[in-house]
Amino acid sequence: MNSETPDNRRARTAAIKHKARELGFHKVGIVPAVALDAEREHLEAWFVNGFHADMNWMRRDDDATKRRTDPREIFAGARSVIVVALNYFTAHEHEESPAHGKLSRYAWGDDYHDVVGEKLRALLAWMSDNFAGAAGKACCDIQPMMDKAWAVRAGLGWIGKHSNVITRDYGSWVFLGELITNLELEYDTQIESDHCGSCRLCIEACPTDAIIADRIVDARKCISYQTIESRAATLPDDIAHAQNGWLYGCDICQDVCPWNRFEKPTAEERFTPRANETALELVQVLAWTQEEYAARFRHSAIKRAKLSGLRRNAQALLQASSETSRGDFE
Ligand code: B12
Ligand code: SF4
Ligand code: SF4
Repeated sequence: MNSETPDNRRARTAAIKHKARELGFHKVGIVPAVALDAEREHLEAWFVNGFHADMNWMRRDDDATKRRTDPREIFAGARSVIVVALNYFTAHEHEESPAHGKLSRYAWGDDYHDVVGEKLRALLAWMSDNFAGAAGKACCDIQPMMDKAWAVRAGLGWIGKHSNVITRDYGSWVFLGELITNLELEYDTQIESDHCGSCRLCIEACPTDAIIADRIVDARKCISYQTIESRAATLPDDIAHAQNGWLYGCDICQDVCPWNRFEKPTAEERFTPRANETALELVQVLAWTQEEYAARFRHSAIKRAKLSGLRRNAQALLQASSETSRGDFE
């Protein structure tokens, strides 16, 4: 590395970005691997307010906020963070019927942790083959990184009022990931400005008022948290009464977002709905054995909810629809 010149670094950076796009990533930006100090304060406040609900895996130890905001805590020798976005939009609709429970779009195809992770690891392998001493760590969701904050720093998009990252070219239907590396690279400095303006459609559409302020979601009130992450035996009443047909996750705040008019079908075939399903038949969810469930959702993000969680959500939807139809006759 002694013979390093700006030209070498520029060429290496361009080659890495080219390879990332060749592997299928739709957006890529590169920033220095420094601590996220301002974002750390937001994260700390979010924890102090209890907005993380029972997601105690997010703050396992006292140093959790430091660890989640400093890439050098995750990969010693970190110099740069290569940040990527992968479009997952496919042109399918939901089955809207009281007998079915809707799946959120992010879980229609194969598990994004696997898809994004595999592409990042392929990029890392290519870097190791092409640049002496190159090493790194692939991160997508599971690793303690603030994916959205990195995407903003790298200029991929801005954080909408619903708190998801929106890109100008694909809307918010993108998964985010990072490759932390020991390579010095040329950095992106252009940040995407906030294009929400005076719009408040997501805040107004959220049926449970979970977006408690611009860019802040209280997970306790969020249908996505309650139907995926919560391990409680029953859904809270206010969630069950506002579930709007969602069996797993919730897309309401993104479906109403005007920036998602820029959505375009992804070329990644693994995001095509498995078995062409965007909703599941509720009675079938209640009937599955553990073995049937495990076989059906192998390599799917849906396994996160566990069979007990899906059954709980299905029961709540069936209960709500029986109350509605009883109400029709009263
Ligand atoms: C925990 C988590 C959740 C929780 C909490 C969501 C949340 N808004 O934080 C729950 C279970 C509710 C959830 C739901 C969903 N999730 Co989620 N989730 C995560 C996870 C693991 C961590 C997010 C986190 O750190 N939250 C803590 C808060 C404090 O962090 P933050 O939102 O980034 O905070 C920033 C801003 O909100 C803002 N901010 C926050 N507080 C304050 C305060 C002030 C004063 C200011 C000015 C700003 C500000 O600045 C912060 C710093 O950048 C990430 C993966 C990862 N490792 O990052 C995925 C991730 C955010 N989820 C993702 C997805 C797809 C979803 C769902 C769409 C799934 C679904 N369809 O059901 C929903 C969306 C719900 C929503 N409206 O947010 C994607 C989002 C992709 C994108 N385009 O942004 C991610 C990035 C996974 C990935 N790698 O692709 N998720
Ligand atoms: S995912 Fe659903 S419940 Fe959560 S903030 Fe968005 S609209 Fe509200
Ligand atoms: S719906 Fe409006 S306010 Fe909400 S994220 Fe989209 S543009 Fe921003």
